[in-house]
Amino acid sequence: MKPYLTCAPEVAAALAERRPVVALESTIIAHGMPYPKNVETALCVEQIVRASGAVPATCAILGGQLKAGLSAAEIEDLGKTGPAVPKASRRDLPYLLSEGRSGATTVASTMIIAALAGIRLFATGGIGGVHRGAPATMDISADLQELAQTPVAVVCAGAKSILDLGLTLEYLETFGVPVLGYQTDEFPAFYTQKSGFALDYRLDSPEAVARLLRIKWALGLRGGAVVANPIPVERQLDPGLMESAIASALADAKKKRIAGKAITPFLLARIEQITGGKSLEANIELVCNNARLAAGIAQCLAAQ
Ligand code: PSU
Ligand code: MN
Repeated sequence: MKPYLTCAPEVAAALAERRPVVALESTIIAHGMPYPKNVETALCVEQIVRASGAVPATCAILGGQLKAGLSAAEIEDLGKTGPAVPKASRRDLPYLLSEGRSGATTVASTMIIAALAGIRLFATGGIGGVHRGAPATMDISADLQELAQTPVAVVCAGAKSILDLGLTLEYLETFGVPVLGYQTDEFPAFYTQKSGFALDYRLDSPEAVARLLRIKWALGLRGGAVVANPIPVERQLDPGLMESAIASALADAKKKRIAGKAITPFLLARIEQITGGKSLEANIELVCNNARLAAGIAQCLAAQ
């Protein structure tokens, strides 16, 4: 086994037998949703991955170890501790490991753990991206660079329009990251199916996505891919309502001078308050939807 990495027994067994595994992140648990909904959701998402024929590997850093696969008690603990657990992206890993600390992993650091473990599929809600105002603040999520260099495909519902979706897509293009619309011609905007940004490629089945990923990696093209899976139409929120909720959350963040890694969790919590919890319900739905698809793609990859 690799130093500093511990795979849960169930995950290790599946990987050894080349059975499908889906990685899941933990920032969404500790920083993205309130307790106890965060724990309920994390456990429910694991259940969905299992029911869809793959083994879930929720990732985190616990006591200075990279973990691929957590017990229900560890998930409960992370969710209960919440934002007191540091949000850990690529740059935070050396410190947390050398000091024997714990951390909730973002998309970037979950991809790193998944790649170390040999997991190729990862399901989450939304990826980080280029923030609105980034030309002045330079706030661009490390998730995007990770997608450019680490070979893990991330199934998400696009990105929230708290970000600049146009610049996020430009950045991904520059760094050679395929963005695949799953049964859609448009980049989804997390709470809503459409963003107004057209995608170049649409694939309509898990087999087609798996075939593309296999070829990308067989060519030796480094990095991952974004599989953009829109929230189910009956679950999407009203685009007008979301745009005004996001605008008002962004204005609050500016007034309070929130910046850096605190901004995404702050905006998520504000949007939840403003929408009276509707955004949280949609968030849970779309993560479940992504977990199902990721498990399907992982099965096809394992079978190919
Ligand atoms: N977007 C969401 N929900 C989230 C996140 C992003 O809709 O919970 C989290 C993910 O863990 C993502 C991270 O990797 O925020 C990005 O943070 P930053 O912009 O600080 O890199
Ligand atoms: Mn940032």
